[in-house]
Amino acid sequence: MAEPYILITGGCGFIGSNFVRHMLAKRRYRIVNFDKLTYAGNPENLQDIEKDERYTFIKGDIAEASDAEKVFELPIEFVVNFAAESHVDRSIIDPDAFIKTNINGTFRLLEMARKKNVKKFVQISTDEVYGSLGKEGKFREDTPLAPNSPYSASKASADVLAMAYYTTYGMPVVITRCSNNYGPYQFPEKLIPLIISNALDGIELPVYGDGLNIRDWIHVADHCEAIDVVLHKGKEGNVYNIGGENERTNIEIVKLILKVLGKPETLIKYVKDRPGHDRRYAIDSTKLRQELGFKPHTDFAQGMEETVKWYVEHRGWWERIKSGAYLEYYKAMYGNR
Ligand code: NAD
Ligand code: TDX
Repeated sequence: MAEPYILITGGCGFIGSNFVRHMLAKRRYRIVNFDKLTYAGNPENLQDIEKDERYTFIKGDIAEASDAEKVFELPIEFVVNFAAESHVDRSIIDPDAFIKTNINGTFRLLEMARKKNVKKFVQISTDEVYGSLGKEGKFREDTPLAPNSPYSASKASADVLAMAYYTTYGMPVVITRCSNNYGPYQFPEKLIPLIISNALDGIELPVYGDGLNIRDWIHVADHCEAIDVVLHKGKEGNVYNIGGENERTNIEIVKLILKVLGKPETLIKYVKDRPGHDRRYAIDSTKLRQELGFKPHTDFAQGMEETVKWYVEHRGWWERIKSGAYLEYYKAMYGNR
């Protein structure tokens, strides 16, 4: 029997490229990667598998009806929607693309998927839709949505739209809400690859505010496995939180990276805080563990050591990114801080 078609949007980004590789290795699907190749989409992330006969790349915008229609001419049976503008700081400077891609784009995909009667639509969301926690408590799937940034508000909008397609049309939608990912191929605007690459270049390490904001870190390989489990076993109309059970302050992360690299803490520079900066994220992933039997297995210390090593060994990968248009953004973001 021919393998079913799965549409993976945003497959040239950080998590999407890790997921494409995971699915080719572990499952029998024909993979269609639909990606606009924004500044964050890098075909180099999938160079090793691009010739695989089960893999097809289509360049296009999920928010453009004509692009989406072209993709859905293929007999797509499953959709996993990673495509998004994903960086909170960029959403604060210029939210426009976040609304277009994260809201209009998800709407366009839901419409196409509805017309084509797909068997499962997995919307990749984020823990940021729940807002910010104080010292106590964790986000559960029934925690009310309270997003604080244009990024998280656009992701929350996409979530409620996707759920409306389940309620109204009976579309087989599932939503995942994961905490902060780390691992190979993360764009060096995000905390961990930014700190590693700056430290390797011997330049300042910008830490926002007091550095005591907390994130719950999960290795991208564990996130990909969890999505695989939700795709195959998740119940329609359900949300699944995915977390690393691994809360760390930002300053702890920065100091850990410096230790692994053997670089001095004098590189650390405390800078002006991010506006609306969420203080703490923590995920309660009991539902995923108890109902679908999944829990992450990467040990944080080991995962971080391997990740730092990956960026050391793939210097060319991030140097090519950092020398391009990214520099202009970098100046706008950090120039006056
Ligand atoms: P990323 O920024 O690295 O990659 C996004 C990808 O989407 C890029 O390849 C980009 O070209 C593509 N894209 C953007 N706009 C598009 C459009 N209009 N049409 C088609 N493709 C488009 O992002 P990431 O960190 O890999 O995140 C992937 C998904 O996971 C996002 O939906 C994000 O909200 C979610 N998420 C990320 C994290 C994290 O820690 N990185 C945590 C939880 C959830
Ligand atoms: O230079 C920096 N200095 C700094 O202190 C950067 C880039 C970040 N930070 C802080 C802000 C956050 O508290 O580090 C923490 C992590 O920041 P980001 O890497 O920008 O991630 P975050 O804002 O937590 O959002 C991430 O996790 C949830 C992803 O970018 C989102 O796509 C995902 O939904």
